[in-house]
Amino acid sequence: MRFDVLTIFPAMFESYLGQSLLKKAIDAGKISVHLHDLREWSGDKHNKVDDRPFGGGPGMVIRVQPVVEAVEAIQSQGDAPPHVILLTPQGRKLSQPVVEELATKPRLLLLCGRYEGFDQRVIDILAPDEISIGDYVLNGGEVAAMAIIDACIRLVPGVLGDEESSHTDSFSSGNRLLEGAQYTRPREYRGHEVPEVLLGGNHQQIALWRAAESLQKTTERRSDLLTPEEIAKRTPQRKRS
Ligand code: 6GU
Repeated sequence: MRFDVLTIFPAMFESYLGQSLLKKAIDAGKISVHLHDLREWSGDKHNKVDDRPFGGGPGMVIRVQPVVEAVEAIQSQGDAPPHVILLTPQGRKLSQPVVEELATKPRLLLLCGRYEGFDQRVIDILAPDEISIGDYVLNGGEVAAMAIIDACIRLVPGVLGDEESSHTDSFSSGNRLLEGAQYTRPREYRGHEVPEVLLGGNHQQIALWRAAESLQKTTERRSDLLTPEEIAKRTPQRKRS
């Protein structure tokens, strides 16, 4: 899977890309990440990519010309045409099903905005898939782009190392429950003990205990994730008179 990122802060991605899980996947040729500095397409001797908004108002707007020309240049590289994503709080909200959809694409081009946003004509001309990572405001799309890359690459075969763990993750399709507690050595720390059932080696009992923990945690914290069937199962039925 190939990722292209268009940003005025390519350096923000460098330490993230240097981490070991990613480096291994990049070295093994399973993924590649290509960083592109928007300023190279400014067409301006001061490398300016933003300007004041028509009609007035606070902040600056990213100009249409650098973005459209950069995207055209990036699209012409490589073999697969990219799926173009624009990171914006106005986009559709990222979720594990959306990540699963994006991870099927051979190539993503992520457009990171800053300031007050992009000139509307960027959206009119490129018709990008506008994505938000949640209902809060970031200073720019870079952190959101890293979230998308990070979530997608763990679905690329061979990147995680342990293929099973991405299927048992909370929110992956076929598992809409939160994960229960996990423990490792020591068995006791400052009076806090590991639940007895996990030490016994009865795998059927362990699986049942984990399923119950998972359901309890989800009911307490995120009942919005439960299906009507799961709620009905856990709701005591009153006897009909
Ligand atoms: Cl994608 N961008 C910005 N600037 N803020 C956000 C966001 C994206 N998603 C949530 N907040």
